[in-house]
Amino acid sequence: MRVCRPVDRKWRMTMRMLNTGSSAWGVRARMAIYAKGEALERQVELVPPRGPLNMPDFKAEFRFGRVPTLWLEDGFILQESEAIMDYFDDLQPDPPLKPDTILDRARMRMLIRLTDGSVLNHLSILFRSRNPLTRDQAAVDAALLGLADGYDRLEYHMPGGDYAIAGRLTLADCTLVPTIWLTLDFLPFFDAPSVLLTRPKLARYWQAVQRDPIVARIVSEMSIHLRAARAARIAAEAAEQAQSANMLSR
Ligand SMILES: N[C@@H](CCC(=O)N[C@@H](CS)C(=O)NCC(=O)O)C(=O)O
Repeated sequence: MRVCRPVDRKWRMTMRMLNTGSSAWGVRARMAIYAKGEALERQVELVPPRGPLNMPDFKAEFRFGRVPTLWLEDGFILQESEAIMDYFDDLQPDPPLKPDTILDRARMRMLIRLTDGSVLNHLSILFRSRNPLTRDQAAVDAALLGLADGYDRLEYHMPGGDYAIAGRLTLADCTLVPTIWLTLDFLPFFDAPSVLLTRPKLARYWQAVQRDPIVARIVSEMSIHLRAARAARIAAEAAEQAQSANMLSR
């Protein structure tokens, strides 16, 4: 996903960010860049990991490698998506991605932490359990219950508008948008109903927030990336099956 742009003397890439098309944590940091506009977008080169994140050569290159990782010009490394989003927001304050009032800022943090600690922890288990032949059904059932509880918490705390908080795009939307998108995408693998069916504030939010052009861009990138990744996986599995059938027939 290397982003190549024509050389323009006005802009200089000063940062590199390890990113993938559909990591919930990577996408939120990328969405914060897009929300800041061209000035920041042109300073950050998005680079994909050279291979799967759990491969030894990836870990050998940088033991703590994770998506997202931000390399700064002076050699400093920033990790943890919330810290990276905060850094972008402070680096280029306009447009602000944090609410104006102290209370709304705290509520924004609450929504981010709830998403990480009560939703994505369970969604990660579901992500690893997509294959019905190898999944641990007890772990899946517990993750589905946990996920429902996490979304109940979000539903309770969401103010009920078109954006997560403060009536405009904030770091809470950068966090919620990829998470809700991935949840809606994964749940059919488990024959589970949409998390939006019984949660009217979240359902309204999801419908409204997609009208924001930054959100629409991120959602479109995620669906293109996941479609391509799934097609590649199916092709690789078919090639593997053909190879083992070939070996058996010898
Ligand atoms: N708390 C971290 C989570 C980042 C994370 O777990 N990223 C995944 C990508 S989906 C990853 O890099 N996993 C590989 C690993 O942890 O070794 C954040 O907010 O940035």
